[in-house]
Amino acid sequence: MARIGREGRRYEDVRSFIGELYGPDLHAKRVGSLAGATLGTMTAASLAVALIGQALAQARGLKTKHAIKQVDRLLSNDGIDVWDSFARWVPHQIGERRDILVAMDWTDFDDDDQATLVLSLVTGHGRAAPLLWLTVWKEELKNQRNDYEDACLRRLSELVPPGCTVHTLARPGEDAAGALEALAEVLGAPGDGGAPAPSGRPERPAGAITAETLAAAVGATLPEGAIVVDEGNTSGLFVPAATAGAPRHDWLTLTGGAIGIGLPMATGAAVAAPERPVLCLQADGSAMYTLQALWTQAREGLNVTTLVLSNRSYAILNMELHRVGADAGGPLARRLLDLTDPDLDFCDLARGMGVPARRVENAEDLTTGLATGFAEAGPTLIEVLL
Ligand SMILES: Cc1ncc(C[n+]2csc(CCOP(=O)(O)OP(=O)(O)O)c2C)c(N)n1
Ligand SMILES: [Mg+2]
Repeated sequence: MARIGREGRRYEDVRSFIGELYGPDLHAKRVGSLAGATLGTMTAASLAVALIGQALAQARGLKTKHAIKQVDRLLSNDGIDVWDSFARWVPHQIGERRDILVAMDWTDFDDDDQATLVLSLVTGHGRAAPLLWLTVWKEELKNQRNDYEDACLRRLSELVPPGCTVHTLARPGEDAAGALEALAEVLGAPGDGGAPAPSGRPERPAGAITAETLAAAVGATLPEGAIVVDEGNTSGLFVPAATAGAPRHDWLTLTGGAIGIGLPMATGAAVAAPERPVLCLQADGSAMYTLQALWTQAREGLNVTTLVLSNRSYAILNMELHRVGADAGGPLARRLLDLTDPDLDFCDLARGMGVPARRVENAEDLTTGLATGFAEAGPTLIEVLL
């Protein structure tokens, strides 16, 4: 019952959003069925009619057959015209903005013989929010691509609020590559990607292990052709600068915001390039997401040196709390972000999966440990406490 209650409120939220968006243009019943399909799509995370219907049934406590029929009817309902709906949607998306950048992009759906053109609003965060879109059969595309693009651009120009400027980098048929070059020139971004950093390594560090000395240890030892997988998070901040002048190597970072990629990505890199040493800079919290990759490294004898940066904390989240002024929380709140009680012992964990491991307490041992890890075949793990 609690579930239905919560989902019921969600349905009401979606319904009132759509009601406000369309105003009197759309009959209340249609608003209701659009809200149902929207909730179903959000819950199902799928675009298959049957799955949307099933999810809607689950979210609202309806009979599955009935909910699927409701979604199916909506899709064949002529009364809801997407092209007309843009008249409401585009101004809503643009909101108060008076200076917008619009991206135009085709996506092919080969399995369905369809292609979709989407005009998106590029937001300040670099995200693309759909403004208007058009799906066509691919066979109709051949000589009409420009016509479809023109139609969408015309529709957009009708709907952009008065006083709002649309910035266009290049229109269809224009020289997009030339436009990018001109943009690079205005920004002072050289076409050759900039001068490489002068070669040079930091001195082998000595003394306590800190974010700076651990960066120097990596910079002093990183071999030519290494692949660095960087999920060092806050403790790895100084490593890129300390390795800028190291011999040529590759650098793989998080592909988005989701953590837990480090160990599996290092495993994949070592499988793909068995002759090259792989260094995995691995923060402790993220390591726990996908630790079992170590077992694969042991089983396959992969050349991965994992450096676990153990600050026993989800440190970056503490920083985020501080930034929003919410760091005055009590002990229970703080406990959510610390990784102690019990402490994790990454050496025991690694050995338990067949990967030799050692904890180092000073920068000299760290530097030697890294050099040995790079030189020897098979995986190894070094844990440092920060
Ligand atoms: C899959 C996933 N789950 C949760 C989060 C939220 N999150 C962002 S950073 C972080 C903690 C990172 O801790 P750690 O890897 O130890 O790095 P540190 O901040 O301590 O340097 C979490 C849980 C996320 N980004 N991705
Ligand atoms: Mg941490």
